[in-house]
Amino acid sequence: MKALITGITGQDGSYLAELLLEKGYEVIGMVRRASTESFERINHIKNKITFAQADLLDQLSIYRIIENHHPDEIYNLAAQSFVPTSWNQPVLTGEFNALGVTKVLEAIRQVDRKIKFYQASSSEMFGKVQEVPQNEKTSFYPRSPYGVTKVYGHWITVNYRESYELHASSGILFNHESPRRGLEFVTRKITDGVARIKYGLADKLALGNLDAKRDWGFAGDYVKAMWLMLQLDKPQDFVIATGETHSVEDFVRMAFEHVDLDFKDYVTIDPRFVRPAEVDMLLGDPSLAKNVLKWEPSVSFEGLVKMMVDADLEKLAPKE
Ligand code: NAP
Ligand code: G4F
Repeated sequence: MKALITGITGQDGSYLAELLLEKGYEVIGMVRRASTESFERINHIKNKITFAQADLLDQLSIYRIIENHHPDEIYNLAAQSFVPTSWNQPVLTGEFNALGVTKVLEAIRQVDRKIKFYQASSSEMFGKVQEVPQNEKTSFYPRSPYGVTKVYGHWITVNYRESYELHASSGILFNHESPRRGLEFVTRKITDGVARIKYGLADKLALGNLDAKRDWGFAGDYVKAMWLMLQLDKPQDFVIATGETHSVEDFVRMAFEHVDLDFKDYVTIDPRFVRPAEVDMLLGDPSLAKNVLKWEPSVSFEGLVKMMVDADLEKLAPKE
């Protein structure tokens, strides 16, 4: 089996590449051209992956990569994935996250309709949530340009499935984190901050809204669900979540407690990190994934916080 992963240099791309290589897949990694390589997350498996240059902005490059490598499965993970940036660069975010999906689907339609397709949809689509918990039938109400672009990506995937009978599915993934999470996302910002404070490299951690609640899981678990979805005979969309919600303050408290510190002595609130419109609370119902995919998360909230703090403590440990 051969799989093409867009966004292979990202958090999810790195875990998915590991999983598919373990399963004996040939992995093609789509990367965009940069003046310096951003392969930090996949350095350990770099020599097992075939890299090919293409960009979500460039239809022809996407067509060519699919025609040249002819994968059995395509996982479209590439995106402008940071919500605050979507207010500063709404058009670019739409080009990547909305029209970019159409470009991949259109290339599949033209090259080979049997190629299976996975779209990285997001719980951000639920935004101002219309019911609790959120499941596959819950209406969308996005609260950021990012969320709006993901709704487009979601529905164009449904549309190509229904129009052309593609095996195209969306995973509506709730927040998932890991030691490989980008430093600007709140969980990693906190665990990196905790390690810096513990080692005396920083004395404060500036955050935004501590009351926001998220359903946080471990990225390594979530990429398994992506793969399981493409092994089904019929394409279908799934919510992937833990079924638990915690506030940013819960995460902060637990992360500081893990190194025997009290967050109240270090955390400050900086309005620069408060968003123009907030997603106050997300809580997913993963029942369908449990029943159909037999998928279950393996890492608890506490386990995730400790895993991430420990990884940052190790990363920043003073050299002997
Ligand atoms: P990430 O770490 O930010 O990775 C994003 C990837 O997209 C990077 O490999 C990046 O490449 C690539 N990329 C960005 N723009 C591109 C373009 N124009 N052409 C080609 N590649 C481009 O994101 P992640 O956390 O792994 O998330 C993976 C996907 O799941 C994203 O679509 C995200 O929106 C979605 N999602 C994430 C979560 C979550 O909690 N993590 C939840 C729901 C949905 P460079 O290295 O070149 O920048
Ligand atoms: O970690 P965040 O930036 O993630 P957010 O906005 O929930 O988006 C992530 O999850 C989505 C799935 O629901 C993905 F689709 C998306 O690509 C991304 O991976 O922020 C989480 C919460 C927000 O409510 C934010 O207001 O944390 C709050 N927060 C409080 N202080 C902060 C900060 N967020 C960031 N990034 N930085 C802060 O200082």
